[in-house]
Amino acid sequence: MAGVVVVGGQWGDEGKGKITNFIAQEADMVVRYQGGNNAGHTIYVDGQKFELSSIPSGIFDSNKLAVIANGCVVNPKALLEELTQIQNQGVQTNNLRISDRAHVIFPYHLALDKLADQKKGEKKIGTTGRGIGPAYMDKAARIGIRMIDLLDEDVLRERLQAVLTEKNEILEKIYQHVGFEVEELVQEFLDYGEKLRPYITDTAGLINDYLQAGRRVLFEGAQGAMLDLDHGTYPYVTSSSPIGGGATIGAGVGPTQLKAVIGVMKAYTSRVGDGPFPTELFDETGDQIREVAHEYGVVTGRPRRIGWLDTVVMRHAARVGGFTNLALNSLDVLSGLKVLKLAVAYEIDGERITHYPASFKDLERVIPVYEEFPGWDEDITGIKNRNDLPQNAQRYLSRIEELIGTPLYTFAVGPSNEQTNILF
Ligand code: 2SA
Ligand code: MG
Repeated sequence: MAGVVVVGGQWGDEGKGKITNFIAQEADMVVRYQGGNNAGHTIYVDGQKFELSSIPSGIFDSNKLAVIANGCVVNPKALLEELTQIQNQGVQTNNLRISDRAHVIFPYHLALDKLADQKKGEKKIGTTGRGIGPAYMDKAARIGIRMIDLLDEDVLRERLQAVLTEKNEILEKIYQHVGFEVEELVQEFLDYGEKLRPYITDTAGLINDYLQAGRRVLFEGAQGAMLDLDHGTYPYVTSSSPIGGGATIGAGVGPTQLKAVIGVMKAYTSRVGDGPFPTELFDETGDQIREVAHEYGVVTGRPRRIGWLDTVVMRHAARVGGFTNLALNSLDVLSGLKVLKLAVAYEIDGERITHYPASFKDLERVIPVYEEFPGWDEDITGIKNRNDLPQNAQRYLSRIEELIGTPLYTFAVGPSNEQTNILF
């Protein structure tokens, strides 16, 4: 392993945390390269439950560095709370590093995220309300404030003065929301800066030093390929680049440094938030999967939308994300279903297509073309070898590899590490 990327192949919640944690055992450094505290990973370490949002899972091993790289957006208040929480659970956090170039999420980003999405009414994105979109907007508009700026009172005051003039006008005039006081934010965020100072550094330099020294770096994607700003179901996407390529810009490493991209997927599909979802199930099968698999969001507690596995989506994700392998989770969730369906193409106006259309209107109209598979009743939660799976489950997996054109690296028959089986 040199640089290995683990990314979501669907709409997030594919179980990346588990696969990351699994591969992280071999890594010297674990890097988050995009997103912020809109991610949510539940991780069990020695039987103890941890909930991480901004902090990479490498934090639990003091021999590894856990890096929040430049491509992330950081809510310092939420990050400090998360740090305190895991410190109280007995974790030391000296191995955390935060990029001096990462952009900061401010309270006006949170306010604008919620107000702007509400204003869209029926057409809302259903964001996590964590200020992610507005923080990336300011980064692109070149009015963002970076972690390094929290360490310099003059710079912070000057930037906040400029930004708030505009933000307060928008908040007050468009949304009838109270504005924010420059001095209050300066003092609050200087204080966060002081507390986070020991962790703030040039992470791109650090990551490249590790790679050059032949040390193993794991890049941990958040969300999923279909939430990618460029390649996902725009505009129902997040504002960063969860795909494999996102790691190059978001962490400051060259594309040639990445040796493998593992696309994590579930044996079915889930999605939180609004937007197109061609294979969505509205019947008892969907309800059954949701309850068996506890498909409720970690960050917001929202019930997730459920559907059949869509290989049109997965093929798209595998291509734009450069997947070298797939990690398939939650195969056990499908046990007991009489018939399984796999979308292999779409039909639109009687025409069969195998690519994922850009047009939102088309996506709402496509009819999935399904291949049907007989299910299995056996309890598979203890199975270690692919060859020991029921024939029907083996057939299902092989067809998935064939249709996506990417070999499986792991298949999981339950949530624990012991139930995640490496194939080579
Ligand atoms: P935002 O808040 O601007 O990023 O929301 C935009 C859309 O992106 C969706 N979104 C997510 N969907 C699923 N999982 C998310 N986070 C995971 C979790 C963590 C993960 O909650 O467990 O898998 O990395 C996530 N974050 C954003 C959101 O619903 C909107 O549709
Ligand atoms: Mg999740």
